[in-house]
Amino acid sequence: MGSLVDPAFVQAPEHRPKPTAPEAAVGIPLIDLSPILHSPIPAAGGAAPPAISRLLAEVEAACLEWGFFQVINHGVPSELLDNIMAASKGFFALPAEEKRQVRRDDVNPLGYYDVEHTKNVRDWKEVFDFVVEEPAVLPASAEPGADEFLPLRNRWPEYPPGFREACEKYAKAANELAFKLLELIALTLGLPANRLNGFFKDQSSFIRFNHYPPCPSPHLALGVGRHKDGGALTILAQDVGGLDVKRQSDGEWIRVKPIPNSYIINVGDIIQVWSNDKYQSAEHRVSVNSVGERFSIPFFFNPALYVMVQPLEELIDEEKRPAKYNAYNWGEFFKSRKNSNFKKLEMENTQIYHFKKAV
Ligand SMILES: O=C(O)CCC(=O)C(=O)O
Repeated sequence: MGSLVDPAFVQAPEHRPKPTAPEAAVGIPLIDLSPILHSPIPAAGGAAPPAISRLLAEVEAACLEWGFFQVINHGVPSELLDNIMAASKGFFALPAEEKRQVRRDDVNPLGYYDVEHTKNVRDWKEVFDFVVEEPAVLPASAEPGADEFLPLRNRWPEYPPGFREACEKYAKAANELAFKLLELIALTLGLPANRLNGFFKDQSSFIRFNHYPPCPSPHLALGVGRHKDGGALTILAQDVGGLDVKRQSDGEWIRVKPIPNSYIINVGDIIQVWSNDKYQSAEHRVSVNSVGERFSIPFFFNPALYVMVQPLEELIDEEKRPAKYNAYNWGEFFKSRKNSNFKKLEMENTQIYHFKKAV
């Protein structure tokens, strides 16, 4: 079969999806968050009741083996997800000129965009981004001039009605879930539950609406090319399947099965660095199909732009477990990623291995 799409979308042969990605008999783990639905997360793992200790063991195993898991009984009311999905679908159904009223530009990366690139190949999708806490202002102590290039201000469309309210209500609930997951992960690292919370004062988290229209050449293009998330954690809602995760044990791409009222969670690069490589940020991508459209809503949970990311000192032992990364500035990393998504560049975009220490 030849190509019916613009060459800008065509993946190199080694990155093209197989006609059917296997849905593994044992896919990414499914974790029931009921033990923390109505009870507080304990301040330290040692003091945890048995149900929470079991939950921590499941989270730890999932982060070690997959870097991905699905959660149920997560506490985000289903009507908030229904409302934001409806808002997303309503927005993408608008005429192109209406969507372009809130188009991102090279100064402000928020709003609508339909020519995003991942690793310099165009993605088969359109997106809308907004930050969870606005504006994500850099405090006076940050790099001089830094807030001039990252004024994270939302652009709200006039239509569909109720769009902004649906976004803001959902963001609040998903943000609460993000903090719970962060605390669980801190406990699995043997740290106090709130050890990582301070990095998220002035957080730069954002929510993205993805719309993947049907694609006439799904064997050549991808909805999102293979990548790892640069932030701390991602909480993803999807309507139908299409997300493929690279299994760490053998590098096979595995399709994540949609489970109603669940979220897909993955650890991002920042947790990989904080954990000094105990946990891995897993590569993933989105396959498209020729018959139906797909919608997804990731919540990218990101620390403040001024945070310097480096292995946590409690997890480092200069003799037995030396730090594997040099510190890097999250705002610089984020800006560089956003720029590489904005236009095709001739070089590889920023990756955490660029900050790996020589051994
Ligand atoms: O649509 C999805 O399932 C995943 C989206 C994703 O990986 C991204 O937007 O970075």
